[in-house]
Amino acid sequence: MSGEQAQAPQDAETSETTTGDIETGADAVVRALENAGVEHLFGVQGGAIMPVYDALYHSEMDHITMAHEQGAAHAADAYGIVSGEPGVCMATSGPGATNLVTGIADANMDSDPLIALTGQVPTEFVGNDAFQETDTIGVTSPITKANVFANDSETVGTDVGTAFALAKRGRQGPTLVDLPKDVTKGDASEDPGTPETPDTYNPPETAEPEAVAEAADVLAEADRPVILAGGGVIKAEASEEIREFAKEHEIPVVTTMPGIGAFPEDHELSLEMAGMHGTGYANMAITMTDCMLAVGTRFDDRLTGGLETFAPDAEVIHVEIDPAEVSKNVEADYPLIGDAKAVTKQLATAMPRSPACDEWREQVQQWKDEYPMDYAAPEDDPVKPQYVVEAFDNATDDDAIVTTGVGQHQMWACQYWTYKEPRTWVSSHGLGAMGYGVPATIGAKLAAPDKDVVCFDGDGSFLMTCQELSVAVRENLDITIVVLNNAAIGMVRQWQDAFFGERHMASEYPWIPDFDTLAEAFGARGFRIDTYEEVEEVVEEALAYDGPSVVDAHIDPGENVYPMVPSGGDNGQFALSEDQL
Ligand SMILES: Cc1ncc(C[n+]2csc(CCOP(=O)(O)OP(=O)(O)O)c2C)c(N)n1
Repeated sequence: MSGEQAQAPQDAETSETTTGDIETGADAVVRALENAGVEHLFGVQGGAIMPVYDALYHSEMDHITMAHEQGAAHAADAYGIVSGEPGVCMATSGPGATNLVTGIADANMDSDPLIALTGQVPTEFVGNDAFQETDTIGVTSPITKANVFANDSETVGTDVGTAFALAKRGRQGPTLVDLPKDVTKGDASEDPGTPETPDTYNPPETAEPEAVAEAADVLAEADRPVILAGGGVIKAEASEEIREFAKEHEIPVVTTMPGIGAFPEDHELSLEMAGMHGTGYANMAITMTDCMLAVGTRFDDRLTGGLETFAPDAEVIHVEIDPAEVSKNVEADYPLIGDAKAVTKQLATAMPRSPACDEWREQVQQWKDEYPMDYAAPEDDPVKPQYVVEAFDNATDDDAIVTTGVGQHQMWACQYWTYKEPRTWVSSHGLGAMGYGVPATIGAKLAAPDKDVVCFDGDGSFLMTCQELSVAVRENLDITIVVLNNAAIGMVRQWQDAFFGERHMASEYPWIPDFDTLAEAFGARGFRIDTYEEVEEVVEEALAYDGPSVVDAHIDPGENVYPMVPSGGDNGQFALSEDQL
């Protein structure tokens, strides 16, 4: 809702600024965002950020007032994932800024484009333990790509523009500008212009041609090649290039969790996701391969398992924009430093021929037959979560967007939804932040208003940020939140069963609210599923409802996520049930 639509008191001390005039640092901040093409901002008001909000009063940009700053950061993060443009979140100093921290850390782990604008106490009070003073720069330094303390009203607009450009260019990530109140209130007149990164920031575009040629030769010689597509493929808009490359050379494709959507999972070359809860066939392929073309991945431990058993026989070609990631976890035999899209094109041109690997493709197909992703769903059992996920997948368009919280439900959403397009999978990967789901759904829907957006949440995750439902109702967002309710923080319970002698310490809820009733109290529609017979009708009605709906799906509380590679384990030794762990 823009300032003009909001019910601001007529006699409020509002800035007289109209689009066209820049009189204060805050006006320049707002102009920088407008110049960047920002359409939506997510935030919560407060003392130190008030000048910026006041300057927003006449802006055409749409500010979404969130219930909690964590919600603002996650909504902005999801907005960035779906749109490709940095999401913008705003908060006041002190608790406002610290409440953003989880969302900023999440964006940092997942290289999501995000810009955070935080109010700060006036410069002369910094260091005095002034009211709501927190060293936001200090707190966020380790979790931002760049952060800056604005110290001049005339240049603060440029600071914001630069932060926006840095969030987007090269390896994407979160940036932050801390805005002391005297700086935003102080005089300014200059239009900050179009956002630009500093001249000194020159992320690599193409890789060394000789290195590309060498890598292409190695790949063409491979007997058991595999492509590992990471989140960087999607961030670099390289999905099309990877698809063409894989199809042209008939190379099987595995994705990381953030890479989901980079390659259509219904294609015969797709092995879907690898790693801790990846498919058996993906994990066999990345273990037995003799040549891995890894694109845009930082080789997270949830993917690799134990490094000594990860792809032990493979020559690793690592296409990566951030040199710091190369050979950090997995030794790269052929590092290709550059943008995923540009380097994939280079590789496509350099390939002397396709690898001769008919036998390998047959082997991969055998693994698919041997370890299918299925589950037992006897009619008289409590409803299986996988069945609910599949029911929503079947009832939505191919380009529907899925968001999640963190836990078992997140893994079922990975495993049992067939992703076909990039930017349709929105989750908290590296940080694994419970509570991501509801606000991320809001951000995703605003970034893609014409698409179906379905959130799979856990009861524990939902309880962390369900207050953001108030925002979804106020903004009348047509979203569907499916709580896969097992009356437990199930992933923890699963680990207790497997590794802690079944001692369920602090993992089961003896009582939980009726989420459908709770939804109605917020003004959303609430639905409940207890039996298989109800699934189809509820799915249909929840999706048809034109506004936010919450489905409280009471699932089998004993259901666990498999396959599973135990932490630090060997991907080739995945367990299909607890007794194999
Ligand atoms: C903020 C936060 N706190 C704690 C955890 C640790 N954790 C990981 S999964 C999980 C269980 C999540 O429970 P729920 O959201 O109900 O999902 P389920 O596993 O039952 O599907 C917990 C507590 C976390 N990931 N994030």
